[in-house]
Amino acid sequence: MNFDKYFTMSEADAALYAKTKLDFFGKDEELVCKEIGDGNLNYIFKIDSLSTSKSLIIKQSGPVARISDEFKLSADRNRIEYEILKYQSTLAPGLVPEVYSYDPIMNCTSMEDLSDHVIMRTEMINHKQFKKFADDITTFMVNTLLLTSDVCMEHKAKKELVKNFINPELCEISEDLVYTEPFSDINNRNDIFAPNVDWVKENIYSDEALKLETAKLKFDFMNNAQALVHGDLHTGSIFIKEDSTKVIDPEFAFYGPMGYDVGNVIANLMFALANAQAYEKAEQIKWLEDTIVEVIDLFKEKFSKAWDEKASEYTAKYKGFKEYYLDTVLRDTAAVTGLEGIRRIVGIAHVKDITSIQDEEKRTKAERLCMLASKSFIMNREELKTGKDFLEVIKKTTVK
Ligand code: SR1
Ligand code: MG
Repeated sequence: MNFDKYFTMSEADAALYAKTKLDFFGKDEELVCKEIGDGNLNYIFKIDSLSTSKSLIIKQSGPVARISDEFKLSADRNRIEYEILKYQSTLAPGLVPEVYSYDPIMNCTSMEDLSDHVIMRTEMINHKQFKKFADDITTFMVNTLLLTSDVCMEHKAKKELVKNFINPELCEISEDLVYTEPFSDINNRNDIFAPNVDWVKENIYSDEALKLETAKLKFDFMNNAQALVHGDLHTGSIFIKEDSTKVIDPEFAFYGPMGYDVGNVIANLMFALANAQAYEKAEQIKWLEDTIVEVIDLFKEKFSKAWDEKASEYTAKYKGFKEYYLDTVLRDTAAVTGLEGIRRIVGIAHVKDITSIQDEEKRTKAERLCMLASKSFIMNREELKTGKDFLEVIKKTTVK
Protein backbone atom coordinates (compact mmCIF):
# COMPACT_ATOMS: atom_id res chain seq x y z
CA MET A 1 0.00 0.00 0.00
CA ASN A 2 1.30 3.45 -0.80
CA PHE A 3 -0.15 6.78 0.08
CA ASP A 4 0.52 8.78 -3.06
CA LYS A 5 -3.12 9.10 -4.08
CA TYR A 6 -5.94 10.18 -1.74
CA PHE A 7 -8.34 7.64 -0.28
CA THR A 8 -10.33 7.55 2.96
CA MET A 9 -8.31 5.45 5.39
CA SER A 10 -9.50 2.49 7.44
CA GLU A 11 -8.04 1.84 10.91
CA ALA A 12 -5.52 -0.60 9.40
CA ASP A 13 -4.50 1.94 6.72
CA ALA A 14 -3.98 4.63 9.35
CA ALA A 15 -1.76 2.32 11.42
CA LEU A 16 0.29 1.52 8.33
CA TYR A 17 0.45 5.23 7.46
CA ALA A 18 1.80 5.99 10.94
CA LYS A 19 4.38 3.24 10.65
CA THR A 20 5.63 4.00 7.16
CA LYS A 21 5.04 7.70 6.58
CA LEU A 22 5.65 9.31 9.97
CA ASP A 23 8.92 9.60 11.78
CA PHE A 24 7.34 8.95 15.17
CA PHE A 25 7.24 5.24 16.05
CA GLY A 26 10.18 2.81 15.82
CA LYS A 27 10.25 0.61 12.70
CA ASP A 28 9.60 -2.59 14.69
CA GLU A 29 6.91 -1.28 16.97
CA GLU A 30 3.55 -3.04 16.74
CA LEU A 31 0.77 -0.47 16.42
CA VAL A 32 -2.97 -0.58 17.08
CA CYS A 33 -5.42 1.92 15.72
CA LYS A 34 -8.96 2.92 16.63
CA GLU A 35 -11.17 5.48 14.89
CA ILE A 36 -12.50 7.62 17.76
CA GLY A 37 -14.08 10.61 16.00
CA ASP A 38 -17.58 11.62 17.02
CA GLY A 39 -17.55 15.09 15.45
CA ASN A 40 -19.56 16.19 12.44
CA LEU A 41 -16.82 16.35 9.82
CA ASN A 42 -13.65 14.23 10.05
CA TYR A 43 -12.08 10.87 10.90
CA ILE A 44 -9.89 10.72 13.99
CA PHE A 45 -7.51 7.79 14.32
CA LYS A 46 -5.76 7.09 17.61
CA ILE A 47 -2.59 5.07 17.10
CA ASP A 48 -0.98 3.32 20.08
CA SER A 49 2.28 1.44 20.25
CA LEU A 50 1.94 -1.95 21.95
CA SER A 51 5.58 -1.96 23.02
CA THR A 52 6.04 1.61 24.31
CA SER A 53 3.71 4.21 25.78
CA LYS A 54 3.89 6.32 22.62
CA SER A 55 0.71 7.33 20.84
CA LEU A 56 -0.51 9.91 18.37
CA ILE A 57 -3.59 11.13 16.56
CA ILE A 58 -4.10 11.22 12.80
CA LYS A 59 -6.96 13.42 11.65
CA GLN A 60 -8.14 12.88 8.09
CA SER A 61 -10.64 15.00 6.15
CA GLY A 62 -13.05 13.27 3.85
CA PRO A 63 -14.59 14.96 0.80
CA VAL A 64 -17.97 15.25 2.54
CA ALA A 65 -19.02 15.86 6.14
CA ARG A 66 -19.74 12.86 8.38
CA ILE A 67 -22.97 14.42 9.61
CA SER A 68 -24.41 14.54 6.06
CA ASP A 69 -23.01 14.14 2.55
CA GLU A 70 -24.97 17.27 1.61
CA PHE A 71 -21.88 19.15 2.82
CA LYS A 72 -19.12 18.84 0.22
CA LEU A 73 -16.00 20.26 1.79
CA SER A 74 -12.60 21.30 0.60
CA ALA A 75 -9.82 19.26 2.15
CA ASP A 76 -7.94 22.57 2.49
CA ARG A 77 -9.49 22.68 5.96
CA ASN A 78 -6.79 20.25 6.99
CA ARG A 79 -4.03 22.63 5.90
CA ILE A 80 -5.79 25.48 7.69
CA GLU A 81 -6.00 23.43 10.86
CA TYR A 82 -2.32 22.44 10.72
CA GLU A 83 -1.09 25.96 10.01
CA ILE A 84 -3.26 27.68 12.55
CA LEU A 85 -2.37 25.20 15.31
CA LYS A 86 1.32 25.89 14.63
CA TYR A 87 0.65 29.62 14.73
CA GLN A 88 -1.58 29.53 17.81
CA SER A 89 1.07 27.55 19.70
CA THR A 90 3.29 30.63 19.40
CA LEU A 91 0.51 33.01 20.46
CA ALA A 92 -0.95 30.88 23.26
CA PRO A 93 1.74 28.37 24.28
CA GLY A 94 0.47 25.23 26.01
CA LEU A 95 -3.16 25.87 25.09
CA VAL A 96 -3.29 23.93 21.79
CA PRO A 97 -2.09 20.43 20.87
CA GLU A 98 1.31 20.01 19.24
CA VAL A 99 1.05 19.17 15.53
CA TYR A 100 3.67 16.94 13.96
CA SER A 101 2.95 16.74 10.22
CA TYR A 102 0.57 17.66 7.41
CA ASP A 103 0.05 15.60 4.26
CA PRO A 104 -1.66 17.48 1.40
CA ILE A 105 -2.23 14.26 -0.58
CA MET A 106 -3.88 12.15 2.09
CA ASN A 107 -5.43 15.30 3.60
CA CYS A 108 -4.38 14.42 7.10
CA THR A 109 -2.46 15.90 9.99
CA SER A 110 -0.74 14.06 12.81
CA MET A 111 -0.74 15.54 16.26
CA GLU A 112 -0.28 15.03 19.97
CA ASP A 113 -2.58 12.47 21.57
CA LEU A 114 -4.53 14.20 24.33
CA SER A 115 -6.18 11.08 25.75
CA ASP A 116 -5.27 12.14 29.27
CA HIS A 117 -7.74 15.01 28.70
CA VAL A 118 -11.51 14.67 28.18
CA ILE A 119 -13.76 16.61 25.80
CA MET A 120 -15.18 19.44 27.89
CA ARG A 121 -18.78 18.91 26.76
CA THR A 122 -18.66 15.34 28.09
CA GLU A 123 -17.38 16.63 31.41
CA MET A 124 -20.10 19.30 31.52
CA ILE A 125 -22.73 16.58 31.08
CA ASN A 126 -21.01 14.68 33.91
CA HIS A 127 -21.34 17.88 35.98
CA LYS A 128 -17.61 18.33 36.51
CA GLN A 129 -15.94 21.65 37.33
CA PHE A 130 -12.60 23.02 36.19
CA LYS A 131 -10.99 25.78 38.23
CA LYS A 132 -8.51 26.85 35.54
CA PHE A 133 -10.95 26.98 32.65
CA ALA A 134 -11.93 30.66 32.72
CA ASP A 135 -8.31 31.74 33.09
CA ASP A 136 -7.04 29.45 30.30
CA ILE A 137 -9.78 30.13 27.77
CA THR A 138 -9.55 33.91 28.22
CA THR A 139 -5.77 33.82 27.76
CA PHE A 140 -6.29 31.75 24.62
CA MET A 141 -8.91 34.14 23.23
CA VAL A 142 -7.12 37.39 24.04
CA ASN A 143 -3.82 36.12 22.63
CA THR A 144 -5.18 34.57 19.46
CA LEU A 145 -7.66 37.38 18.75
CA LEU A 146 -6.13 40.67 19.79
CA LEU A 147 -2.63 39.73 18.65
CA THR A 148 -3.83 38.80 15.14
CA SER A 149 -5.82 42.02 14.68
CA ASP A 150 -4.81 45.35 13.14
CA VAL A 151 -4.48 46.69 16.67
CA CYS A 152 -1.30 44.69 17.20
CA MET A 153 -0.15 43.49 13.77
CA GLU A 154 1.61 45.28 10.96
CA HIS A 155 -1.28 45.72 8.51
CA LYS A 156 0.31 44.14 5.42
CA ALA A 157 1.36 41.10 7.46
CA LYS A 158 -2.19 40.83 8.79
CA LYS A 159 -3.57 40.95 5.25
CA GLU A 160 -1.24 38.07 4.32
CA LEU A 161 -2.86 36.05 7.10
CA VAL A 162 -6.33 37.04 5.89
CA LYS A 163 -5.34 35.60 2.50
CA ASN A 164 -3.76 32.44 3.90
CA PHE A 165 -6.76 31.64 6.07
CA ILE A 166 -9.49 32.35 3.56
CA ASN A 167 -11.90 29.49 4.24
CA PRO A 168 -14.95 29.92 1.98
CA GLU A 169 -16.59 26.50 2.29
CA LEU A 170 -16.41 26.21 6.05
CA CYS A 171 -17.54 29.84 6.38
CA GLU A 172 -20.50 29.01 4.16
CA ILE A 173 -21.49 26.25 6.60
CA SER A 174 -21.58 28.79 9.44
CA GLU A 175 -23.35 31.39 7.30
CA ASP A 176 -26.07 28.83 6.54
CA LEU A 177 -26.25 26.87 9.80
CA VAL A 178 -25.71 29.69 12.29
CA TYR A 179 -27.10 32.79 10.60
CA THR A 180 -29.78 31.73 8.10
CA GLU A 181 -31.44 28.34 8.56
CA PRO A 182 -32.34 28.55 12.27
CA PHE A 183 -34.49 31.60 11.49
CA SER A 184 -35.94 30.60 8.10
CA ASP A 185 -35.73 26.90 7.31
CA ILE A 186 -34.91 27.55 3.66
CA ASN A 187 -33.00 24.31 3.13
CA ASN A 188 -35.51 22.14 4.98
CA ARG A 189 -32.95 20.58 7.23
CA ASN A 190 -33.71 22.07 10.63
CA ASP A 191 -34.22 19.43 13.27
CA ILE A 192 -36.54 20.58 16.05
CA PHE A 193 -37.47 18.50 19.10
CA ALA A 194 -41.13 17.59 18.44
CA PRO A 195 -42.68 19.38 21.46
CA ASN A 196 -41.04 22.62 20.34
CA VAL A 197 -41.93 22.63 16.64
CA ASP A 198 -44.91 24.99 16.95
CA TRP A 199 -43.14 27.07 19.57
CA VAL A 200 -40.23 27.69 17.18
CA LYS A 201 -42.61 28.64 14.36
CA GLU A 202 -44.31 31.16 16.60
CA ASN A 203 -41.31 32.54 18.50
CA ILE A 204 -38.43 32.29 16.03
CA TYR A 205 -39.57 31.90 12.40
CA SER A 206 -42.28 34.57 12.84
CA ASP A 207 -40.18 37.12 14.69
CA GLU A 208 -39.42 39.66 11.95
CA ALA A 209 -37.49 42.02 14.25
CA LEU A 210 -35.20 39.17 15.29
CA LYS A 211 -34.68 38.10 11.70
CA LEU A 212 -33.67 41.61 10.68
CA GLU A 213 -30.97 41.58 13.36
CA THR A 214 -29.68 38.19 12.17
CA ALA A 215 -29.31 39.59 8.64
CA LYS A 216 -27.20 42.47 9.97
CA LEU A 217 -25.11 40.02 11.97
CA LYS A 218 -24.61 37.68 9.03
CA PHE A 219 -23.16 40.53 6.97
CA ASP A 220 -20.87 41.40 9.85
CA PHE A 221 -19.66 37.78 10.00
CA MET A 222 -18.97 37.83 6.26
CA ASN A 223 -17.28 41.23 6.13
CA ASN A 224 -15.56 42.05 9.40
CA ALA A 225 -12.05 40.61 8.98
CA GLN A 226 -11.09 41.63 12.49
CA ALA A 227 -9.00 38.76 13.86
CA LEU A 228 -7.96 35.18 13.16
CA VAL A 229 -10.87 33.47 14.89
CA HIS A 230 -11.05 29.79 15.79
CA GLY A 231 -14.49 29.75 14.21
CA ASP A 232 -16.05 26.85 16.15
CA LEU A 233 -15.06 27.38 19.77
CA HIS A 234 -17.70 25.27 21.52
CA THR A 235 -17.06 22.88 24.42
CA GLY A 236 -16.65 20.00 21.96
CA SER A 237 -13.57 21.82 20.63
CA ILE A 238 -11.93 21.92 24.05
CA PHE A 239 -9.99 19.11 25.70
CA ILE A 240 -9.72 19.57 29.44
CA LYS A 241 -8.36 18.13 32.66
CA GLU A 242 -7.89 19.64 36.09
CA ASP A 243 -4.67 21.49 35.35
CA SER A 244 -4.79 21.84 31.56
CA THR A 245 -6.98 23.19 28.76
CA LYS A 246 -6.30 22.53 25.08
CA VAL A 247 -8.26 24.13 22.26
CA ILE A 248 -8.58 21.78 19.28
CA ASP A 249 -10.31 21.62 15.89
CA PRO A 250 -9.72 25.09 14.41
CA GLU A 251 -10.70 24.00 10.89
CA PHE A 252 -13.38 26.74 10.70
CA ALA A 253 -10.72 29.40 11.29
CA PHE A 254 -10.80 32.57 9.21
CA TYR A 255 -10.55 36.33 9.66
CA GLY A 256 -13.83 37.27 11.31
CA PRO A 257 -15.30 39.12 14.29
CA MET A 258 -13.59 38.40 17.63
CA GLY A 259 -16.98 38.06 19.31
CA TYR A 260 -17.61 34.93 17.25
CA ASP A 261 -15.25 32.95 19.49
CA VAL A 262 -16.18 34.54 22.81
CA GLY A 263 -19.90 34.17 22.04
CA ASN A 264 -19.49 30.50 21.20
CA VAL A 265 -17.86 29.88 24.58
CA ILE A 266 -20.62 31.69 26.47
CA ALA A 267 -23.45 29.97 24.56
CA ASN A 268 -22.00 26.55 25.24
CA LEU A 269 -21.63 27.37 28.94
CA MET A 270 -25.31 28.34 28.80
CA PHE A 271 -26.18 24.89 27.38
CA ALA A 272 -24.18 23.25 30.18
CA LEU A 273 -26.07 25.44 32.66
CA ALA A 274 -29.43 24.41 31.17
CA ASN A 275 -28.39 20.78 31.61
CA ALA A 276 -27.30 21.34 35.22
CA GLN A 277 -30.63 23.07 35.92
CA ALA A 278 -32.60 20.21 34.37
CA TYR A 279 -30.74 17.76 36.63
CA GLU A 280 -30.93 20.13 39.64
CA LYS A 281 -27.17 20.12 40.24
CA ALA A 282 -26.81 23.13 42.55
CA GLU A 283 -23.00 23.18 42.75
CA GLN A 284 -22.66 22.83 39.00
CA ILE A 285 -25.18 25.63 38.46
CA LYS A 286 -23.18 27.90 40.75
CA TRP A 287 -19.87 27.04 39.04
CA LEU A 288 -21.30 27.64 35.57
CA GLU A 289 -22.89 30.95 36.58
CA ASP A 290 -19.60 32.10 38.11
CA THR A 291 -17.70 30.89 35.05
CA ILE A 292 -19.91 32.84 32.61
CA VAL A 293 -19.26 36.01 34.63
CA GLU A 294 -15.56 35.25 34.94
CA VAL A 295 -15.02 34.50 31.24
CA ILE A 296 -16.45 37.89 30.23
CA ASP A 297 -14.74 39.87 32.98
CA LEU A 298 -11.35 38.19 32.63
CA PHE A 299 -11.51 38.54 28.85
CA LYS A 300 -12.08 42.28 29.27
CA GLU A 301 -9.32 42.66 31.84
CA LYS A 302 -6.70 40.72 29.85
CA PHE A 303 -7.75 42.35 26.57
CA SER A 304 -7.32 45.79 28.06
CA LYS A 305 -3.90 44.93 29.54
CA ALA A 306 -2.66 43.31 26.32
CA TRP A 307 -3.86 46.35 24.36
CA ASP A 308 -1.86 48.69 26.62
CA GLU A 309 1.24 46.54 26.32
CA LYS A 310 1.07 45.40 22.70
CA ALA A 311 -0.97 47.77 20.53
CA SER A 312 1.22 48.97 17.66
CA GLU A 313 -1.36 50.85 15.57
CA TYR A 314 -0.89 54.60 16.14
CA THR A 315 -4.59 55.50 16.37
CA ALA A 316 -5.25 52.67 18.82
CA LYS A 317 -3.68 54.89 21.48
CA TYR A 318 -6.20 57.71 21.05
CA LYS A 319 -8.13 58.32 24.25
CA GLY A 320 -11.35 56.31 24.39
CA PHE A 321 -10.67 54.10 21.36
CA LYS A 322 -9.78 50.97 23.35
CA GLU A 323 -13.03 51.24 25.33
CA TYR A 324 -15.04 51.82 22.15
CA TYR A 325 -13.42 48.80 20.45
CA LEU A 326 -13.90 46.49 23.43
CA ASP A 327 -17.57 47.50 23.59
CA THR A 328 -18.00 46.39 19.97
CA VAL A 329 -16.39 43.04 20.80
CA LEU A 330 -18.78 42.56 23.73
CA ARG A 331 -21.73 43.51 21.53
CA ASP A 332 -20.67 40.89 18.97
CA THR A 333 -20.10 38.38 21.77
CA ALA A 334 -23.67 38.85 22.99
CA ALA A 335 -25.03 38.49 19.45
CA VAL A 336 -23.12 35.28 18.77
CA THR A 337 -24.12 33.87 22.17
CA GLY A 338 -27.69 34.26 20.95
CA LEU A 339 -27.09 32.92 17.45
CA GLU A 340 -25.28 29.81 18.71
CA GLY A 341 -27.90 29.50 21.47
CA ILE A 342 -30.68 29.19 18.90
CA ARG A 343 -28.97 27.30 16.08
CA ARG A 344 -27.90 24.36 18.31
CA ILE A 345 -31.56 23.80 19.18
CA VAL A 346 -33.36 24.60 15.95
CA GLY A 347 -30.73 23.71 13.34
CA ILE A 348 -29.13 20.53 12.11
CA ALA A 349 -26.18 20.36 14.56
CA HIS A 350 -27.35 19.80 18.12
CA VAL A 351 -25.45 19.65 21.42
CA LYS A 352 -25.54 16.74 23.86
CA ASP A 353 -25.98 19.06 26.86
CA ILE A 354 -29.55 19.51 25.62
CA THR A 355 -30.30 16.28 23.73
CA SER A 356 -29.18 14.14 26.67
CA ILE A 357 -31.86 15.60 28.97
CA GLN A 358 -34.06 12.51 29.25
CA ASP A 359 -37.22 14.01 30.72
CA GLU A 360 -39.30 15.39 27.83
CA GLU A 361 -40.83 18.24 29.78
CA LYS A 362 -37.48 19.33 31.21
CA ARG A 363 -35.81 19.23 27.78
CA THR A 364 -38.67 21.23 26.26
CA LYS A 365 -38.27 23.84 28.97
CA ALA A 366 -34.45 23.90 28.75
CA GLU A 367 -34.67 24.51 25.00
CA ARG A 368 -37.19 27.32 25.37
CA LEU A 369 -35.12 28.97 28.11
CA CYS A 370 -32.01 28.89 25.92
CA MET A 371 -33.89 30.22 22.89
CA LEU A 372 -35.57 33.04 24.83
CA ALA A 373 -32.31 34.07 26.50
CA SER A 374 -30.68 33.92 23.07
CA LYS A 375 -33.27 36.25 21.56
CA SER A 376 -32.54 38.67 24.35
CA PHE A 377 -28.77 38.39 23.75
CA ILE A 378 -29.31 39.30 20.10
CA MET A 379 -31.87 42.06 20.58
CA ASN A 380 -30.17 43.73 23.57
CA ARG A 381 -26.59 43.17 22.47
CA GLU A 382 -25.62 46.85 22.68
CA GLU A 383 -26.37 46.97 26.40
CA LEU A 384 -24.32 44.05 27.69
CA LYS A 385 -20.99 45.22 29.07
CA THR A 386 -20.04 43.00 32.02
CA GLY A 387 -20.07 39.37 33.05
CA LYS A 388 -22.93 40.17 35.40
CA ASP A 389 -24.94 41.67 32.51
CA PHE A 390 -24.46 38.46 30.52
CA LEU A 391 -25.49 36.23 33.40
CA GLU A 392 -28.51 38.40 34.17
CA VAL A 393 -29.88 37.80 30.65
CA ILE A 394 -29.96 34.07 31.39
CA LYS A 395 -31.18 34.37 34.98
CA LYS A 396 -33.99 36.79 34.13
CA THR A 397 -35.34 34.57 31.38
CA THR A 398 -38.47 32.65 32.30
CA VAL A 399 -40.65 30.25 30.34
CA LYS A 400 -44.41 30.65 30.52
C1 SR1 B 1 -21.90 20.34 8.76
S1 SR1 B 1 -20.97 20.67 10.16
C2 SR1 B 1 -22.07 21.07 11.44
C3 SR1 B 1 -21.42 21.78 12.57
O1 SR1 B 1 -20.35 21.00 13.10
C4 SR1 B 1 -19.21 21.80 13.34
O2 SR1 B 1 -18.65 21.53 14.58
C5 SR1 B 1 -19.68 23.22 13.22
O3 SR1 B 1 -20.15 23.72 14.45
C6 SR1 B 1 -20.76 23.10 12.22
O4 SR1 B 1 -21.67 24.17 12.22
MG1 MG C 1 -15.16 20.44 15.13
